[in-house]
Amino acid sequence: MKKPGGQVYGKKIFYLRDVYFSLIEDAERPQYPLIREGKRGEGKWRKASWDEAFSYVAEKLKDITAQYGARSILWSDRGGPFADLNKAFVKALGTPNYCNHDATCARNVQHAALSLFGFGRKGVVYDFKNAKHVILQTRNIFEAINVSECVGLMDALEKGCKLTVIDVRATITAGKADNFFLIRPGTDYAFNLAVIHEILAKEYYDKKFVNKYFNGLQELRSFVEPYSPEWAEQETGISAQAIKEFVQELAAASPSVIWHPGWNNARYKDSFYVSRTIYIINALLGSIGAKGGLAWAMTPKDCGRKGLNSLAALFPKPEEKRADGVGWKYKHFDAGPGLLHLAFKAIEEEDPYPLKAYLCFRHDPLMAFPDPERLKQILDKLELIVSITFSWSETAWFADVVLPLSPYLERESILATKKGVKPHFIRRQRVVEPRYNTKAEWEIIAGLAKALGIEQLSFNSIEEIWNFQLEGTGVKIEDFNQNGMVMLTDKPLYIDRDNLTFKTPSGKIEIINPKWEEAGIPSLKPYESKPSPEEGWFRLTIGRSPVHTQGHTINNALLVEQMPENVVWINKEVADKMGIQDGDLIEVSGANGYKGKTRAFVTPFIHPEAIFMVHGFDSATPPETKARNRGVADHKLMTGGLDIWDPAGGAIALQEHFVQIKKL
Ligand SMILES: Nc1nc2c(c(=O)[nH]1)N[C@H]1C(S)=C(S)[C@@H](COP(=O)(O)OP(=O)(O)OC[C@H]3O[C@@H](n4cnc5c(=O)[nH]c(N)nc54)[C@H](O)[C@@H]3O)O[C@H]1N2
Ligand SMILES: Nc1nc2c(c(=O)[nH]1)N[C@H]1C(S)=C(S)[C@@H](COP(=O)(O)OP(=O)(O)OC[C@H]3O[C@@H](n4cnc5c(=O)[nH]c(N)nc54)[C@H](O)[C@@H]3O)O[C@H]1N2
Ligand SMILES: [Mo]
Repeated sequence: MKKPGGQVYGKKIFYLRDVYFSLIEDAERPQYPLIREGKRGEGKWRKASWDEAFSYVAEKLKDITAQYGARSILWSDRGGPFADLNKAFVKALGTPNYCNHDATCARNVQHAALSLFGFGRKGVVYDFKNAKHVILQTRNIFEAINVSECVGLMDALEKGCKLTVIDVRATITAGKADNFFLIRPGTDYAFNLAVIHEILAKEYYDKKFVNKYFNGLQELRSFVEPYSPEWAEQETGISAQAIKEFVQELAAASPSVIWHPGWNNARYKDSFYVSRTIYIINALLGSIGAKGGLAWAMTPKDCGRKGLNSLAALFPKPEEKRADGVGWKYKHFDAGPGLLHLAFKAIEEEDPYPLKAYLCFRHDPLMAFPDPERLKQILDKLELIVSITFSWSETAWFADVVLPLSPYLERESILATKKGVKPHFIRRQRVVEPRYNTKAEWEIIAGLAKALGIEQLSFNSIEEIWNFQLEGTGVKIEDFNQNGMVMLTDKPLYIDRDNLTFKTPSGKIEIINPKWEEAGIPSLKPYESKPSPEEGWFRLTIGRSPVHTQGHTINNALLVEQMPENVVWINKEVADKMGIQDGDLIEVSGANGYKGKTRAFVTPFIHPEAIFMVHGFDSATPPETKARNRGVADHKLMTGGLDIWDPAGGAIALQEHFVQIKKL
């Protein structure tokens, strides 16, 4: 198959040697701690020893805490399985302002799950291996990769599982689908409402499950009344007949159906409702808790085992209110990692209180949030910005202190738990010693903890941490030696679907959620039609490539050779009218001054209202010569985007932007 722009993924077999040279030996990554000497972003640095860098940060944090209180410290990271130590450190600092990247990723999905089930999106897992029909909507599973999801779905497809893909363009995943629906960008909520309408009208739902666990079926029924497949056809461009046939197929496969609720669903102002209706459809089909469906995420406790000891639990919860308003001003949102864009707003407005220090750990908000020029102005109000990172990034270049991390092969991490049908613990080990003067995450946190006098986190070896985590679990460090994992059960565990309890006030699935209603946000929101772009403009749609990881691998010699630029997908008929041919050089511009240059990928397989580009290009910092002048930066085209977010789901709406293109 021809890939966008004529690139062929995987044209070469890689050896560990190649990875070694492109990642470990790469001299264009930060090699030692750096302290800023010139203006922010000017690139004048002083080389520092680790001791010097740790005490510099510690002294600044102490001064800021003395003057403004510990609450004036903000932290953001990448979340994920290894975040426990970070959370512990932030609690030890005494600030409530722990954030992660999720406001531009899966927050809408998380809140959709919470609003229905009372538990978050990770309360269920996708049991792909046993599924009979998998539906991917805004989810490109074979290119935006999670390895175990990929493998699970491939196994299922081999066993005859059906695949339906709903996307604005034909992806590699769509190429493997039984049904592919090319949808008008941003109209997924309309599609889903029609599916619910049809399931209820034809009585296709799992009566036993729904009667037992739904609180609000009647409200749902009357709400979807007007949203027939015929109505949805006008909005989405997908024929009513096709929707009806598709729903029939779903009913036949239920309850072993997985309609994936989305991963990066930080796209539209109604994306929360897209994920919410997806969960409702899964529940109507009885797939919640089912084998081959959205199986219950079992924990070590369900295996009769003790879980890992939590580092974060060593410290009390800070009493202050969060600066982003989550938990008090916005009571319906999950306080855990908060909403970082609202913390940025708090920096800007010094409301509810001033924020003065920002520690960015494995996070590049100047690329991961829209409108970097505006965000720089906001961040420039801070007295301290620290970036903990293994590669250069826009944020690191703008920081006051860069604490360089060792790439994954050169470091070990804290132990983590994987919940699921087979819960297990995992361990990441160091393969080679650091090539440059960089450190592992735990070493950086322990170093800062020592400089700040936080004894509980002043670890001297990773074994000390691992032993603390494992105490009382019956598992020893050596047990990981064979394959890096310790399984806590031999057989897959499924919940008894006759005795489910949801963590909601009613113990049932809340179609109408009181928390959202009290916040003045409807649980079931009437559909609002999405405007089509004006003549000559396109909706900017974005996503991943299987080659790169976000934007931080563009300077990797191996990967940039595989995919040197992000071509812009454009519909063939539209391109013909504009005189643009496949491979032509084009300019992409937004509502501000930024203009990006790249080549067109002309294809009939994208909706004419959209253009699509892979995220992460045209953002090289001065040291990164291999990534220089490559492609277009989607985030720089998102003018005003820091203020465009979904009040129901909390996430930034990355795809509420329009752009123009011009042949060069
Ligand atoms: N190789 C690789 N894998 C990754 C990552 C990576 O950087 N590289 N990143 C990881 C991360 S952080 C995440 S969040 C996930 C993201 O995983 P996904 O969310 O699955 O990936 P994306 O490519 O962002 O988007 C999925 C699809 O949504 C489509 N789309 C855009 N607009 C619309 C719309 O309006 N309606 C519909 N139905 N579809 C639309 C896009 O065309 C795209 O094919 O991937 C993870 N896996
Ligand atoms: N315009 C636009 N914005 C987006 C997206 C988009 O598609 N378009 N996608 C959104 C999504 S889904 C996500 S998840 C975010 C991703 O946004 P980020 O989480 O910021 O992206 P990353 O590139 O994974 O990580 C940021 C930095 O962390 C460093 N890093 C990587 N791994 C490690 C590590 O293990 N430890 C440490 N300490 N540092 C590490 C990298 O070198 C990089 O500089 O962006 C979001 N924002
Ligand atoms: Mo993400």
